[in-house]
Amino acid sequence: MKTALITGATSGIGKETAKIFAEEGFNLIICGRREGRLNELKEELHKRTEVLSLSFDVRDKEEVFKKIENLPPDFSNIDILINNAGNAHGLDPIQDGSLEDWDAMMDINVKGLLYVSKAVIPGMIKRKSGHIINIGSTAGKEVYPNGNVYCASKHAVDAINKGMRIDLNGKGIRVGAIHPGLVETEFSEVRFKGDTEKAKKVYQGFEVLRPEDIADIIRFVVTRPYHVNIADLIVMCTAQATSTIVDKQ
Ligand code: NDP
Ligand code: 8X3
Repeated sequence: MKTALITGATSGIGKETAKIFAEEGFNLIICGRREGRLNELKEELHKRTEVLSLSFDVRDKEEVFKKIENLPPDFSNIDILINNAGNAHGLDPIQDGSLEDWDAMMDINVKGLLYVSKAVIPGMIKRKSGHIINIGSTAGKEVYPNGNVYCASKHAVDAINKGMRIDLNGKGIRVGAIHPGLVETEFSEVRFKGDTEKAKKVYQGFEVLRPEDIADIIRFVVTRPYHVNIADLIVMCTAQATSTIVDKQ
């Protein structure tokens, strides 16, 4: 049975992916900082499959390596890594951006993804098998007003995904990215620092993607025959054409 490690499983895309992977019967390592939410999800999913809750902050490199290098034997061979943890912090013109927001986005979305990958990749190389899915964004393919540093962090994910695929070529490991457009999760609540009214407005007036839509695509990607690697996928709702062109009624 396959073992999957999902970062950012306490909410949104990561949480729905955990649920869908449980349907597939994969062993799950669910990660995030909010331990209570991880335990609730484990309680929900453990009837279907084996679940390990692993709470850490992806910014804390010592903790990342300690936790991943000391997994219990039943979970130590990670077949699938979903690099999903991440958020936008703020939506300000570059001249007004907050240093704390910039640090958070670069440290979580870019460096955190690198730390987790570095902890997981050696085992995959040893076993000559594995599948890494990096969750990028349409913000990693284009830049929109006030998106500056978030877009930079997701452009970095796009570059890291391509670099990983090149460097791991010949090692039996599949590497690919999924780049969602607008998906209604806690993403905008985090971006707008808990302003739920402002967050809700982002997704009003059109039929936005649900985290389940992305999870379903992740399931499709990981269940292809092993010689098939979906390398790069952009997914938007029908109402969206680009980051800024959205058909709102
Ligand atoms: P959510 O806010 O719902 O989920 C974000 C997840 O990331 C949470 O589980 C959170 O867990 C985790 N996370 C955040 N910071 C850290 C940290 N420092 N250490 C560990 N885990 C962390 O947002 P989404 O589900 O929408 O976002 C998931 C991914 O999808 C992100 O990479 C995002 O950039 C990307 N994305 C989202 C889109 C959208 O429109 N929603 C579109 C395109 C891409 P916890 O707080 O418990 O640590
Ligand atoms: C999330 C999509 O357009 O809000 O990455 O940046 S967007």
